[in-house]
Amino acid sequence: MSNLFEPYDLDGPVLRNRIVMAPMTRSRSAGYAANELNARYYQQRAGAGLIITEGTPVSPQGQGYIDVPAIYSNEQIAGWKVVTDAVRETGGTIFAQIWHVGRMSHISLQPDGGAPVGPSNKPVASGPGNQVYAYLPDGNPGQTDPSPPRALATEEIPGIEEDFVKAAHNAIKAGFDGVEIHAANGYLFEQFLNPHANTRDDRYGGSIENRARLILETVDKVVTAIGADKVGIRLSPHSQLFDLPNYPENKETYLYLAAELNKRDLAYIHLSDNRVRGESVLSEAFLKQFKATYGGTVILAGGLTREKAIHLVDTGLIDLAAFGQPFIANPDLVERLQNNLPLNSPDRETYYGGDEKGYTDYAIHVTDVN
Ligand code: 8OZ
Repeated sequence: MSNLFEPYDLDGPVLRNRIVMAPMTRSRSAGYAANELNARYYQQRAGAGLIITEGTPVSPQGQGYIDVPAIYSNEQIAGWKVVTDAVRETGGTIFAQIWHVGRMSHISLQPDGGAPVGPSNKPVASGPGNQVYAYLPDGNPGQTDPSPPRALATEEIPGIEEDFVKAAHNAIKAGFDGVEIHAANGYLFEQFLNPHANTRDDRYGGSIENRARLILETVDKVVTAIGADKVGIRLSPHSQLFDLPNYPENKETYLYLAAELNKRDLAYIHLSDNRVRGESVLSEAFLKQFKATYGGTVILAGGLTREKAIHLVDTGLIDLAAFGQPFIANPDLVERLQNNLPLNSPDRETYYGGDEKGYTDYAIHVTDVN
């Protein structure tokens, strides 16, 4: 039997297997607070060794989508508590993915209708893959280009870092086992890492050290607040989402981060393989180099199959294997993988927004936790 199905000590919680439910935005939290329906959804999937929640905005400014559950108000903390109680009832482990979208937002979602913030005032190139879900001029929700951003002033940076600290405290209050800092997929932290979007000339722009500074300062503050063993981070090397093209120093940038994060004894680094035209961008050679630089727990997400996950875990290239879309239609994914049973296909039409349809109504094949 593969190690994939064996317990794993996350240096705190012991995970019952090495399968992770990857963070997935589902936009089913009206009023920006998690609710009973969300709790049911996560509870149904708590057979995962570790659940990482959908991105939860750390501030109103960090929001870029309608109906995503945030984590800056007491009502939102109370909403998430319902979720963590439901997951804990089944013996599951759950981290909150704390998130700031940066320039991937829209004036209709920003406090006082202000401009979204970014490393520079460079707008996101217009295109079907670069849109946000916000309110259109007629007041109805829909897909639209992000509004042109305004560059964060150097003096504003500590406030952003503080928002992550508050979110981390809130997550612990809400009963989470820890937080995952979302530094992947084209949002604020990756905008700072990428020299195409980050054209700053202060200490947060220019060299690799400067572009990585916002991430490392935030990690350090969050670690001081809640403890390194409760802090993970998600990174997406070689991602090209949201007008952040690849750049010559990409690999060096992420290996620098790996080396720096290695000094901090975090819960984990979570790599997101954002495949380009269906092809993986994180080769086994890259994973090997990353693992040689970062000695802690590595999670990989992005297009994994049962076979690939078993291979990568059993050869030690990664420690935990994350599945996203397969968890949507297969709440009992762990049992299915363990027994090599067929998987249900998810319905893309119900990925974002709506009610229980395509959310909590997928058949539970092997074990019914309801
Ligand atoms: C899909 C839709 C909206 C947000 C990410 C938080 O890619 C997201 C996201 C994904 O990390």
